[in-house]
Amino acid sequence: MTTQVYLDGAVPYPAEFAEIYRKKGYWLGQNLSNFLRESAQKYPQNIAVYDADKAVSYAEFDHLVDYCTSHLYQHGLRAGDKAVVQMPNHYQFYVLFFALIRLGALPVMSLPAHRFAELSSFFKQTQAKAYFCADFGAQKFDYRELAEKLQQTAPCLQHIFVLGNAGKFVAIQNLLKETHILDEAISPTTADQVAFLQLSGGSTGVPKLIPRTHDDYLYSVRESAAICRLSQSSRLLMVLPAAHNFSMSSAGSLGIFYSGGAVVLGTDPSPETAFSLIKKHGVTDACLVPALVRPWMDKAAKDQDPILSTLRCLQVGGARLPDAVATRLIDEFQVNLQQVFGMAEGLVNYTHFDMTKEQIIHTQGLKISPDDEILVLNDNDQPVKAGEVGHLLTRGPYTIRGYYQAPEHNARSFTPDGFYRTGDLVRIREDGCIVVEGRSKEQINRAGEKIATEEVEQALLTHPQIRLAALVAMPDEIMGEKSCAFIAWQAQTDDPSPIRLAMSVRQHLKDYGLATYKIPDRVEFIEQFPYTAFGKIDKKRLRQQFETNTNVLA
Ligand code: AMP
Ligand code: DBH
Repeated sequence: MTTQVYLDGAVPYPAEFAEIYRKKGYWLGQNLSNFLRESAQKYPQNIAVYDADKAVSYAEFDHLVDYCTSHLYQHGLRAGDKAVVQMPNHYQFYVLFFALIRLGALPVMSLPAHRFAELSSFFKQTQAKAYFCADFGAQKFDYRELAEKLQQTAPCLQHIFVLGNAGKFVAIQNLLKETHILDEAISPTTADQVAFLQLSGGSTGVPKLIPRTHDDYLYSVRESAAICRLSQSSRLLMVLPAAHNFSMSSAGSLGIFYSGGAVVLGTDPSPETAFSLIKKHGVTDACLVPALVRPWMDKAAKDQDPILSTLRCLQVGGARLPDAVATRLIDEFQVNLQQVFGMAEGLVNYTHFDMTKEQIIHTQGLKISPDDEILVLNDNDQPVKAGEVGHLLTRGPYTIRGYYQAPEHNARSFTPDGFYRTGDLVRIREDGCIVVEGRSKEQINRAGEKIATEEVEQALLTHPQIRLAALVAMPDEIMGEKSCAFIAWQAQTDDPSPIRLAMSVRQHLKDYGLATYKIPDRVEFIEQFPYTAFGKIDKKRLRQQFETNTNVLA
């Protein structure tokens, strides 16, 4: 049995484009369930995942997915259901992901840092029936309490599964136990259908979900694996959140599963942990965000450890890698660097190993597909002159045509002929390489974690004493950017000191349930906001505070 209806609320690729993508061999008609099955048949004895105290072979992996599919079916999950997956970097994450797919259910990806605000929005948007989480997260955060709160507010949520100490919920460990395989449980959607909902950093008040089909996702995975030259001997260190699009597909864990190599999982990206995993497992590849590069270099320099040069490839992406850091990686640490500029909506660009040093340092490389259509436009939607900076728009065989159930937002984020407005400012060089020069979208990129300013501003305005709020980026050496909230405060006679006020504002956002990385790094109270000629808050002037380090608002 297969589900034939295109997911309600997702925008399909137009038939004429789908036909071309099939004809050109980009879309192979394979679903993600069979994708894993095929690798299990090709590489049964190879290790697919190294976790803290477990190595899972491809054969075992595929069996675990079968067991898990049957258990989920017995718990009442069915094809077409949706399930929010918020898991730490443990092998059970991959088993659950593929089991949901095999069942024909849709995983909705969430990051460990997400809290009530994001999760409740995912449930509201998708009407997901199930939630998968761990018992505890960073700083002893108890996801089971979050699950209970979600249960009270999201009537759709019927099944809660917890890794570790499940308390009153179902233990995820039990879902992986050997069991009789129920044929009726196996009902993956066809390859042209939406396979799962990926996360967007977004730029609006509500985090948007990204419907990816089996066909489009696997095309990007296969091509990425080829560009990254993955093979059976590849061992990819995964210390970024495993559900992130970079981690999953560029070339990521799926690129590894396609190639028969191994993913080496770590739950923390510190150089101490990462280096010991690299040594223990003979790691060949690693993917990082720029903010992690500095601590890794510092540790390697301090210990005079040549470890970074032992990697066949170090991928850096998610935010702009400063050219100076790229130079240092190559010159001082003999790193085989690959820059990755991608987005969960689709388009991914890579520098290639055979490019010149100049290209690898100063550009974000080349798009994956000859059918990735790229436009660089000025503010009036007209093409800029060759080589000039403009807004990046894109359309292609693995870029979505719309966010999930967001017609109004889609009308703004996509052109009528289906190009996605990325919100990035880029230029295309004569050699075809793309260079990210900035950003036009209302988003802060905090060490690769994206913050939609509007979402945080809306949360701030739920505080009874906040009259106006604007969130802007502050340049930061390590994180790339941090966030600063400017606030017009309605004073009361019993207000505490500004420092305590700032703390209470941050606490308010935590209680509101915003993900930890969205809590402003700094809070500034101002009397008078600067405005543009159009009457909008002038964020450029607010940002100048940090550039000049003088009080331009005084
Ligand atoms: P998202 O849409 O949430 O998946 O985030 C994708 C965005 O991350 C892109 O549109 C860029 O703004 C940013 N990004 C990702 N990789 C890079 C990179 N290598 N350099 C600069 N920005 C990047
Ligand atoms: O930042 C991203 O979203 C990203 C970065 C690199 C991404 O989605 C990707 C590669 O696929």
